[in-house]
Amino acid sequence: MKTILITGAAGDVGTHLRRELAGQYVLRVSDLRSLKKINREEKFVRADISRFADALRITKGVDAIVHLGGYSVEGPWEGILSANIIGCYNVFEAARRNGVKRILFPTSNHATGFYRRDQTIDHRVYPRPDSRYGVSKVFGEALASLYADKYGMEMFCMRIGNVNPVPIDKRRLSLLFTPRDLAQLVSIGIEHPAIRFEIVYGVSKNKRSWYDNSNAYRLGYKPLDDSEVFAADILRREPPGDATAELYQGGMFTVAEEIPNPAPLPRKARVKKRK
Ligand code: 15L
Repeated sequence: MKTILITGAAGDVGTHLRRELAGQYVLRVSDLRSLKKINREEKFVRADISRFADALRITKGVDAIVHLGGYSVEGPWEGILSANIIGCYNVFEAARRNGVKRILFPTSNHATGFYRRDQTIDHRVYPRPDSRYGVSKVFGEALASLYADKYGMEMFCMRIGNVNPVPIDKRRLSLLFTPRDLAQLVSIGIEHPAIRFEIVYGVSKNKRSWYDNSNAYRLGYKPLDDSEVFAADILRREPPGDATAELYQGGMFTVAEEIPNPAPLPRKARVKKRK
């Protein structure tokens, strides 16, 4: 069985993924926080990926890395810089030094959030980040490209929509990524023999999708879920939102300076956080 490192394992996406992948891989799970529950076949390693020594320690001896760790919404620059720019560099560079070839990088719909909702975009479009957070995801994609071209690493970038069993609002009707579709795409990222550098969209087969996800389909992705069954109900109860946010795929990320963050900042960033 392959050993897979999942960073940021305590977060929502990590929690769904660990449940879905249980039994298929040996999971080394890491986070800054403690995990609520550690399954029998998982090994927990605490790490602050903004410290290179931690990144080196946790990436040693694994077959692939799903790098979920980092700040997952728009927030203060210090937090984004430390967790998503420095943290991402540390994990990729530590993987390279430890001879780990394959990294799955969950980038985000916010790397392209300033495309309008009436546009359909594919994996080749120019990034249009909608936030500092989105910029950090574009950085991760660029770093993945560098590590593929320069060091021959195998980099699978998934621009994730919204991981949830059901869509939570109108915008997420276009972005729903159910846990079982997430697990299928991640398994492709781990197992596909011919990954060099790929960008795919991490979304289910939603009728209202803004994405041409043909690159994921080419690699064998066959999503099972479609948010449309929830559409009538959601559209009936949702009041009109901010006009700018409604125009763009990134929604509130295009206007807000901060979105409540479900994860704590790394220690260093906490100290420097501006008032
Ligand atoms: C993301 O990239 C975030 O990580 C997640 O928390 C959601 O906000 C999601 O995008 C979204 O756009 O719904």
